[in-house]
Amino acid sequence: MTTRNAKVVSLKGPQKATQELPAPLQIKIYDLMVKGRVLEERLIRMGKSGLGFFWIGGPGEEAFNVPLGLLIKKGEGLDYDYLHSHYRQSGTLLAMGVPIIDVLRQMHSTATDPYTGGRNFVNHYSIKKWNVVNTTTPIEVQYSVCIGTGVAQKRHGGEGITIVTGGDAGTAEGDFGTCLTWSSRKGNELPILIIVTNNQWGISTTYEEVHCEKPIAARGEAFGIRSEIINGNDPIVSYAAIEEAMSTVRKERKPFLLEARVSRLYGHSSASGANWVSGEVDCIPEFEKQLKQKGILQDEDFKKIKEKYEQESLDSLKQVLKEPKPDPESIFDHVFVDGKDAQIPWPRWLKR
Ligand SMILES: Cc1ncc(C[n+]2csc(CCOP(=O)(O)OP(=O)(O)O)c2C)c(N)n1
Repeated sequence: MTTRNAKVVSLKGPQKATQELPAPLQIKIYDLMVKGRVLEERLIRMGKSGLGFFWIGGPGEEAFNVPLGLLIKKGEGLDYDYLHSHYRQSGTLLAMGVPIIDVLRQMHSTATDPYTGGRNFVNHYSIKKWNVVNTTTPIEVQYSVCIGTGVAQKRHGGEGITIVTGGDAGTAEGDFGTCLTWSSRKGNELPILIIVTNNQWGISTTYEEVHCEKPIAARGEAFGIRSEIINGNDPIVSYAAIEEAMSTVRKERKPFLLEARVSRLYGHSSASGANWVSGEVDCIPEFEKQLKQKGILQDEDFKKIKEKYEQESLDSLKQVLKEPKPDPESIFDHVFVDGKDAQIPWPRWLKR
């Protein structure tokens, strides 16, 4: 068997940090990780107390998702990065600058939810000014959709790249294969950073039930895509690996497949109870151990940071509870551009 594009770099990526990050950056990463965790735990409590219909989110993925958000070249248009994310990406979005209150608005389905006007589940972002493409509830479609911005950025040139994220179980669906095929065509390779955050679970199916023996990242080999597996529970490892993968995609204008091994700390979603799961690695206390050992932060700092975000999330919730729900009259808003939605005849069953 002959191999085309045989230049594939080893899958084995960093599992332990070999390089240090400046202390202020480590503090910033820790701060955002805690912000993400406090936010998610607030959302879970909202779900359990009837203040939101459904919860799904990213507790356990902060060590990877926060560095990703900090490294994204944020802006609008082809010179900036496009993010096609899935529903566990709160750490990334917070690191990009999303305020806690807006996420609570989406959880409570208020008209003030800036991403979907109270129409979609929480953690489904859509931010035009930062190239954050709508998160979809059907899983994996983002791997097909991202080809569009990848092609546009290939034609445009420059340094902007497309970033797509999704879970491990979803890679069994056709969209993931589509992404590998379309991003790696010879002479037409696309500048896409293909990320899989592997928490070893579908909803209730285990990794072993869905996948063959080889790791997900190994699938990149068949397409000549440079691929790597990293310990996504370590923020220093994640930062360095994402930075390197991004810079490769920016310069070479070719795809890169990054598989990050992460945890799922509250199960799949509110549908599975959203209760704490023991036995998984929790990236926050793990990072705390590192920060203490290096003398960067101590127990009282951890406590203060947590309290700061507990207070912010509580104040935000109080505000959100005063805000209006979407007007039923607005149900067809944003369905078509240029207000064409106004011309849609209302179905008989929907009384105006
Ligand atoms: C196309 C489609 N099929 C099935 C589902 C139901 N579903 C929602 S999440 C999920 C599991 C996804 O697991 P994985 O891709 O590993 O991501 P994770 O939730 O673990 O991050 C499934 C099957 C869906 N939302 N969309």
